Amino acid sequence: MKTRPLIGITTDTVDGKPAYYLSHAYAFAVEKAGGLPLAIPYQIDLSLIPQYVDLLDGILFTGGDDLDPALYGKTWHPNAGRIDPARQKFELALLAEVEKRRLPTLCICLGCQLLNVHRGGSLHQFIPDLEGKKEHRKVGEVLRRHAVKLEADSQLGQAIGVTEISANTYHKQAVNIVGRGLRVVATSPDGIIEGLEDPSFPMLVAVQWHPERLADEAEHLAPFKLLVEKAIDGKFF
Ligand SMILES: [Mn+2]
Repeated sequence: MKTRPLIGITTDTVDGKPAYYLSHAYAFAVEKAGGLPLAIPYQIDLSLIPQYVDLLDGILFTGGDDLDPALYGKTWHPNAGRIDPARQKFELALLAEVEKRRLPTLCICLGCQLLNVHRGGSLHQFIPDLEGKKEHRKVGEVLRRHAVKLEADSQLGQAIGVTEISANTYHKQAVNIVGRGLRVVATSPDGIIEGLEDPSFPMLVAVQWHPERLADEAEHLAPFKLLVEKAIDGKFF
């Protein structure tokens, strides 16, 4: 039987319910790219994280609510949608473990912000407060998209294969000060950071948009294909 690389996917919760939430789109995109998706619960003892990581060939950090700004020395913005503190604690510990193992990693939206803050960077808490920036949030039922310019020699740029794409946009926060070892590899025309990577890793790539919701478009399936390809490299090396 042909085996697929196992790709862990982080989960969220909605409205404080004692249940995990995971948009189908993340698992569909991983499956479509050739991976075997596996949802990871976060209400577990952090000492169990290494056992999860032992199982995985790659990992996807998903979107969600806002990180506690105390992580980068600020206080909550009035428009913040606060993340479940248990999720934040779990994901920071999980990210530290997968980083230690150099496991192929794709971070989306909150995941991108998490990676940046984990590396000592900071966030803009509310893009509409910034001068000269466009609307990056979803407002009403309008599916908002904007251009994203990719660095041609970056891993993300190479995987996508073009230097400009049309990306969807659902965020009110964005990377401000870039964390240690991270390179900005994608930006919007108004200068918002839309992608990061650590070039010293087999794959540690983050995007601020939601490619999983556009996975029927080749340039948005590409980050998932890169994740699966790198996960296979690690598995069958
Ligand atoms: Mn955006």
